Amino acid sequence: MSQAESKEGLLAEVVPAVLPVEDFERGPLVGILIGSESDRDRLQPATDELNERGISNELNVLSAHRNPQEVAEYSSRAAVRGVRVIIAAAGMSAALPGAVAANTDLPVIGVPLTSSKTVAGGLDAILSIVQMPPGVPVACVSLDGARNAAILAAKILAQGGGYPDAPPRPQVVT
Ligand code: RP5
Repeated sequence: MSQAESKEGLLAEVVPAVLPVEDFERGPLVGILIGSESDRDRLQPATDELNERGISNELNVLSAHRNPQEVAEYSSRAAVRGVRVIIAAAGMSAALPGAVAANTDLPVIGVPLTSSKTVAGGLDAILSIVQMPPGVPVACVSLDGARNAAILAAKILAQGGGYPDAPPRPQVVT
């Protein structure tokens, strides 16, 4: 079985052939996934940035290694729910962004995270996200770069017609 055939088989399993009408266009524009509850605080800047810009978003905790079926299901259904960009953040062996990208055609932004168990200053997560195989791209922002991920998501969304810019930031007087 070819790679494409096996992917189609997987998608057929997790996406019902006929979706209930109410499932269409009900989701937020940006879906944020984190690999663990312990990642939540590091992603708060992404949620804050999206909220400041008035971009609808949701955050779910799903691990590529601990909840592989749920990750596949979420990713493969995201587009029909109206999600347009997925931000996926994880630490250590950060397979989450890649696992999401394997199951959706939506753009996926990976955020490598430090954690209490990080080695090599976070290089473990960076390489796990950057070194995707040909054909399955994931954009990668800086280590703990949650806010940048949100800004990049806003720029991607802006290609499709435009969304409100962030409100002006307060001037710093020195
Ligand atoms: C990764 O392992 C998570 O994204 C987290 O950064 C790290 C540690 O997870 P916990 O053991 O704290 O749940 O999968």
